[in-house]
Amino acid sequence: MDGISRVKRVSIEGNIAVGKSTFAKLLQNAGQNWEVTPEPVSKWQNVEEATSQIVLSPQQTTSNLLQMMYQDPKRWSYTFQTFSCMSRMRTQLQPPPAKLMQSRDTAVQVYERSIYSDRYIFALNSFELGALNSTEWAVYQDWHSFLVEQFGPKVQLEGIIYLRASPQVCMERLGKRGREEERGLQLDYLDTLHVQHENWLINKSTKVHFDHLKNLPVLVLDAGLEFEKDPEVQARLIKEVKIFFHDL
Ligand code: DCM
Ligand code: MG
Repeated sequence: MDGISRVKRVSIEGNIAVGKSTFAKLLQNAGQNWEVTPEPVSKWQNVEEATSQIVLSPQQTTSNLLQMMYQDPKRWSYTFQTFSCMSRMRTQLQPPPAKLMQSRDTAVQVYERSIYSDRYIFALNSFELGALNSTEWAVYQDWHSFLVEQFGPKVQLEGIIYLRASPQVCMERLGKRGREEERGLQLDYLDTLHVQHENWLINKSTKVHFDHLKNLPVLVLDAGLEFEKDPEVQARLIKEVKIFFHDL
């Protein structure tokens, strides 16, 4: 087998503020053969810099698409979902770093979320809440399917880690993290996202359109535990992850 095909690809999924980034850092420090790719949120907060389309003079302001989406979901959700998924496609298409390809043990590329949660959690949820209309949703699904089919194995995953916690816990963590754009978010919204995660990853009732996604192994971790500061909990979770990676 060549280096690239030996590297397993896994995404960390979970509700807003459940602790994906914190958990990703733990993983990054725990395994020499694990490489974590964070979610490109900063690109969504500064579109001009991310796309290098325009050189801005110091007086001009930049576009924060994350903020625009939360302030006016009907106007901006389609644009946001297009841009966030596109930036993630790009990330998922990058070859793994050389150190992973040379590694002798199971090497794992870990992503914070994926082009699959973009569609089956966020875009679907936006459609169900009316922030995407049926035309936008049809267009989104059309290009999403087209790209996934075209890129084929290059964007596929071998497994998913689902960080599962109640929407109430996520709401508390969201408050603590204090990301400016998310200040107006209500518990109701986290509830709807929680149900989307449950339907996709636990109940398997979400209709997915790619065969490789249907039988993907899912490791469900209890993220309701305060893992951020408790080394014992961290060790337990990491152990579960190790076994999961080994069996992929
Ligand atoms: N987000 C979104 N739609 C996506 C991906 C992300 O609305 N397809 C939003 C949700 C959060 C932020 O981006 O506000 C990512 O934060 P977190 O890392 O907490 O999930
Ligand atoms: Mg995060």
